[in-house]
Amino acid sequence: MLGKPAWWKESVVYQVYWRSFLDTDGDGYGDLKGVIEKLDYIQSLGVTMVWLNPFNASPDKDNGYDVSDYYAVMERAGTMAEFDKLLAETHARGMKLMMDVVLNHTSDQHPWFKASRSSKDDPKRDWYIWRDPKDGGVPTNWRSYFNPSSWELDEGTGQYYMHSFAIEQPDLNWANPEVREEMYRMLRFWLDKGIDGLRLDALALLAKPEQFEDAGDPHDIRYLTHNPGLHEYLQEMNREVFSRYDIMTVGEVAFATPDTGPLFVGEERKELNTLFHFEVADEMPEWDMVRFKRIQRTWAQALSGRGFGSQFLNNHDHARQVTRYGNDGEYRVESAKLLGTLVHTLPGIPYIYQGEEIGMTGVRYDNIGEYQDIAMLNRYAEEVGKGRNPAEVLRSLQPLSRDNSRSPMQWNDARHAGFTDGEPWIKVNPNYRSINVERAEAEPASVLHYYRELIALRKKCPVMVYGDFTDISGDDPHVYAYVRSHEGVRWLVVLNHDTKANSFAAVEAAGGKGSLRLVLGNYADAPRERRAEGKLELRPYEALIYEF
Ligand code: TEU
Repeated sequence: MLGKPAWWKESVVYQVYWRSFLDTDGDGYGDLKGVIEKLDYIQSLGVTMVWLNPFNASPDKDNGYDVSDYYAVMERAGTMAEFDKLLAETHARGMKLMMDVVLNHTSDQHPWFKASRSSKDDPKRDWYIWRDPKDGGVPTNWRSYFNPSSWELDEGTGQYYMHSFAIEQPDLNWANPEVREEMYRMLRFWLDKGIDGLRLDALALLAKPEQFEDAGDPHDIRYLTHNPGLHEYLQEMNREVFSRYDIMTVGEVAFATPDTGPLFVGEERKELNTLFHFEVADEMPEWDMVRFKRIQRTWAQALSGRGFGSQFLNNHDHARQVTRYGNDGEYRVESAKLLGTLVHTLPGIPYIYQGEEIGMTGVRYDNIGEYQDIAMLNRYAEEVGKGRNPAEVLRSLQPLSRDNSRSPMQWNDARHAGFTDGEPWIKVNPNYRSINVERAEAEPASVLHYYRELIALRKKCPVMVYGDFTDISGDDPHVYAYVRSHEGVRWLVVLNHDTKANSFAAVEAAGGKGSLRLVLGNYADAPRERRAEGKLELRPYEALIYEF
């Protein structure tokens, strides 16, 4: 059993990238009022928690992940009164609200940073990370996630400041207790308002390398993560903040592995409830079933009896799953349902990224001018600056651009998919006329209705949350089959991730006998019951959940 029961373990989280969700004032950006307007829709999915991407005051260089005032709401998103209403309306519908907090860095427009850069003697100088030039240049050869260097020279004081992401996102100095105290105060401000969860951004970077010296391979930016002191910060944050509230905490932990992951979420560690790791997103540019199974097996073993994981295949940073890992052509509906079944029946808390529930696909814009993601635009400039062919650079960056999943939510087949009456901040995917919520509601066999059934199952079937996990499909390159078992209930999940039909002796492998009772299948005519013998014949992208 995956640990003692807890409300947060039974969560199904719906991620709302509010700027692309619904625009109510015609400025082309989604807003908090738009989220309020769609809460009935979100509730109709059956999810238990809404994760809201950052909405704090920000110059918006990195879509809100560059905060200039932690105690204010970005004008583009709305007002504090509208946030308070969103929180109240979310609670009124029996759902919880998770806030996305950016602890590693602020905007360069934050007053703290303006003070810090004003003078070497400013009291806030040590709130950020400053170093003298080395040999007349950058202090180390470290790259940032979004730039060739993680250092930017401040002419005023002749020193460099560190930024693990964009130049406009200076890293806070977490070694400074004043910084930690202020961040804890900020967290309490929002938790005292009644939010129910925290998604902790870029958590693995809070502790900086002990030695500020050149990295052997500056492109392998793991040196920015998992440095000594990180767990002490998290244990202090838990003591000072998390432990005083009944909340769910999920850490975005880049480069976490099955060895390091339990150190963040082991219940005895008193750090986090759960974490996102990125072994799939970072190591699988396209689907690789054997690799995916290995990753799931090692994480399930690592966390078993120790901690609780999270399951996702896409979010605002990663391409839409049906395009990247499924089949967004002939088998879009079947593969979208299969991937949903996968995420919701593997161990861990499932996350749904807005639009995933209707099988929204990734988008490709024709020219670089239509892209907005600072990470992509910076990388494009860097590569073209080296003399590479611009068209070839664009082609190379398109598949994994973060904008792929940031195109506006597709509500209906009206202009701009019903997202805005204005001009959308980023182009709507042209397939919105056929892929939209209104159409999905009208189609009984839509991805949307299937997701509702999946989510409803979790509330009725503890085996999905607490069941043990046993992979019974070895290195089969297409079929994934596993058993979840809990208090005498056994589920057999069989997924054929292939455009071709395949068969699989799942029943023998599962040790089943007697009969298999269908719990859910993504083909309407899947037999409701069958003998537990022989091979299962699986259609393209067929997903089956049996009780046996
Ligand atoms: O992303 C952090 C980040 O870029 C890495 O953890 C990366 O996502 C991971 O290694 C998988 O590739 C967070 C936010 O999700 C992102 O939108 C922000 O741009 C970034 O932090 C900076 O705040």
